[in-house]
Amino acid sequence: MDNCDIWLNNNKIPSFCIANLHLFNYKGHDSFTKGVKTMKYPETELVSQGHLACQGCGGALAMRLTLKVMGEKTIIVVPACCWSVINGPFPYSAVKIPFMHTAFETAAIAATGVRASLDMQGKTDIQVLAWAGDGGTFDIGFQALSGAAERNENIIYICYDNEAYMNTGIQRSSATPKLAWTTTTPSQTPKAERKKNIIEIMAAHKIPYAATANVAFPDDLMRKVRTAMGIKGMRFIHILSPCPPGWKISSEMSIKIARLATESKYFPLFEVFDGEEYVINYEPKGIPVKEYMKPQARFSHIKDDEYQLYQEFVDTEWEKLKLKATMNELLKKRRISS
Ligand SMILES: Cc1ncc(C[n+]2csc(CCOP(=O)(O)OP(=O)(O)O)c2C)c(N)n1
Ligand code: SF4
Ligand SMILES: [Mg+2]
Repeated sequence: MDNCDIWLNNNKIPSFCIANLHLFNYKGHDSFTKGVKTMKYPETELVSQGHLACQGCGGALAMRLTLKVMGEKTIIVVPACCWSVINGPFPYSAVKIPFMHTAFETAAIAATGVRASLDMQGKTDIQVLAWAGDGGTFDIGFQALSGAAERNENIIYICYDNEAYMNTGIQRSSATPKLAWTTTTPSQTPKAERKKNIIEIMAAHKIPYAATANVAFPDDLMRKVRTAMGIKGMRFIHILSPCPPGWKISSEMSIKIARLATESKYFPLFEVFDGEEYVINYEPKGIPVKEYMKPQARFSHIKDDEYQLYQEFVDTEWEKLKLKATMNELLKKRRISS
C-alpha cells in the first residue's frame, strides 16, 4: 500500500481494536502468514475510543477502516441508523471529522447538497461520504440513492449492511437474508423473501464504481475505499458488517462469522466498474454455507433440507458472478480488437 505506515501490535501481528476490544487478528489467516511478515495500514485514527457501539460491532469497525483511508478531509453524512447513536449525543462526537446527521431517507441527497456547497466554495479536495445502514440504503433511502446514482453525483456512498433495522430493535429489511429470524419475522414465520441484490441494482445505474467489502477482509476493504477516492462520480461500497445482538452471536465471533460469509460464497468480494466490468477479488474456499449460518442463532430454526436449498442458491449466484467476470474479459478483448 502507498503512503501507509506500519501498524502492528507487540506480537508483530496486525490486530484491530475498537475501544479496548481486540476484535480479531490475523494469526492463522494464510494470506497474511505465508510469506508476508507485516501489513501496513494508515496510522490515522478518526474514530475515537469511547464510542457507543456494542462489543464486536462490524459497523463500527467498518467506519474505523474507512476513515483510516479517507482521512481528515472528509465530511460524513449519516441518516438514522446505529451510527447516529454510536457517534454519541451532541455536543460529543466519536468521529474526528464533520459529521452531519440527516433524516432516514436522505443520505444520498443530503450528501449531494454538501458536495454542491463545497464545489461552489472551490473546496474540491474534500470528499463527501454518505454512510448508511441497510435499511437506509436498500429500503427507505433508496429513491434518493437511485436519483444520485442516475445523476452520477460526485459522492462516495457506503452501506454498512448488518441485514436488519438494528437500531430500532432488529426488524426485517430487504437486506435481511431469506429464512432469518428478526423481531418482525419470528422463527415460526421467518423471512420468506430473498435478500435484495443491491450491488446489481447499483451496477445497473452504470455508476463508475460499485464494490462489495467485508470487515473481515480489511486490506481489501481499505483498498476499495482508496480506489473509490481516486474515481470521480458516484461510488458505492457495500460492506458486510456483523451485528452480534441482531445475528445472535457472541461478540468475539463477529469477525470469524464475517469471514465465513465470504469463504462460503454467501458474500463474495468483487468490484463492478462502469456497471459492466466485473472483477472478483477473492476466490472463496467454498465451505458449506451451513457453516456460516449455523453458528448464528438467527438461523437456528433452519432444517437440513432448507440448508440444501440455500446452498444451491449460493452456488448458482456464485456461478453467475463468475460468468459476469468472464464476460468482462471477452468485452475487454473485443474493445481492444475493435
Ligand atoms: C422516517 C423514519 N422512519 C423510521 C425511523 C426510525 N428508525 C431510526 S433508525 C432505524 C433503523 C435503521 O436501520 P438501518 O438503516 O439498517 O441501520 P442500523 O440501525 O441497522 O445500523 C429506524 C427504523 C426514522 N428515524 N425515520
Ligand atoms: S446493534 Fe448491532 S449494528 Fe448496532 S451498535 Fe450494536 S452491534 Fe453495532
Ligand atoms: Mg441495518
